[in-house]
Amino acid sequence: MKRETILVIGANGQIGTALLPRLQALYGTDSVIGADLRQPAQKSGIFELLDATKADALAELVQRYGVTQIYHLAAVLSAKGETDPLGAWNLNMQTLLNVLEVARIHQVRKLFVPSSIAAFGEHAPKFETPQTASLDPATVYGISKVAAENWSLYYHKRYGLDVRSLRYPGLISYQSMPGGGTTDYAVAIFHAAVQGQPFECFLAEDTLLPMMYMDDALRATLELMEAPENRISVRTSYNLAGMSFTPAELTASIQTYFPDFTTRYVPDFRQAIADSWPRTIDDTVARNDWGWQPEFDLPRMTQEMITQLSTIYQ
Ligand code: NAD
Ligand code: AKB
Repeated sequence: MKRETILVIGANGQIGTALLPRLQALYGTDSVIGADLRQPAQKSGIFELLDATKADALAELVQRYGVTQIYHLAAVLSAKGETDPLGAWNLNMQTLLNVLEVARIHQVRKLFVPSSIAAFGEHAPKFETPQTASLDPATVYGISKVAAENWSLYYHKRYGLDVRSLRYPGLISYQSMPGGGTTDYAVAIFHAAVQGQPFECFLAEDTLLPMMYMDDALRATLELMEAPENRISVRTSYNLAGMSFTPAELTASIQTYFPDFTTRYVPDFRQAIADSWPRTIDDTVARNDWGWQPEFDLPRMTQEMITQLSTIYQ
């Protein structure tokens, strides 16, 4: 068992819910502290209530437990962010700056600060978007991700802080519902299908987006965090690819299990957000630097989601 004390901020969210058990298995249940605004639905291990916009409360927690690594997952995501742009900016930036400062002052050894495909915008190539494509996002969420990438690089260069980051695609998981993103349809659709209900999709049927099954995302995260420092050449955030598909392709994949399943397409404001994002991602740098290799394609992810959710809903 590795000797670290790990704080996961935003632990009740889509990623935190799936990440916590993995970290507990790797480092020991007593070495992982989950923290969030509210108590989790199911508590396992150490949990602390925390509002990460409050710098003093965060610092107290880090000191009390002697935290050596932080996973900073608290954020407002793309779609929710557009309903309150200034609120989203304030939360995303205040929590980020508090985490960077507390890590600097209290000598936290390693920090994970996720970014997103939302960092890209109009002037990035839509297909095989390269690592160094221009970053001119169309959403406040994307702007906060670009700022976070640059702040992370700054803290690394100026203070030597070991901050690591991935530009996650839309993540698909069965453990919890996603929290207000544009790619959320790709989770909700499975819940409808497994319950024998038709699905109403808020994106058009031909909207191609980069996606990833949570297992791959967690493995990428832990591989990045375990990689030797000399293998990390990117201190903004690494491009990361799993698969890309449209709502129509996902529907067809689900229909191989449920032939009567149907999707109706009723695009809303989230269509414009999706249209501003890449269609496919070039993650060559992550592959070359620390050996990234995805394992889940659309058929395998569909099978896993249906198997897992069928157990939950039975
Ligand atoms: P989520 O919305 O599911 O969870 C975020 C969690 O943060 C929630 O439990 C929320 O209660 C908590 N939180 C919000 N404000 C807080 C505060 N002030 N103090 C403490 N906790 C607070 O998000 P997620 O999907 O788990 O995403 C985690 C990170 O990964 C975010 O930075 C997100 O931008 C990034 N990301 C996620 C995806 C995805 O598809 N899920 C894709 C790309 C990037
Ligand atoms: C969202 O849709 O906002 C997130 C993301 C891709 O960052 N899932």
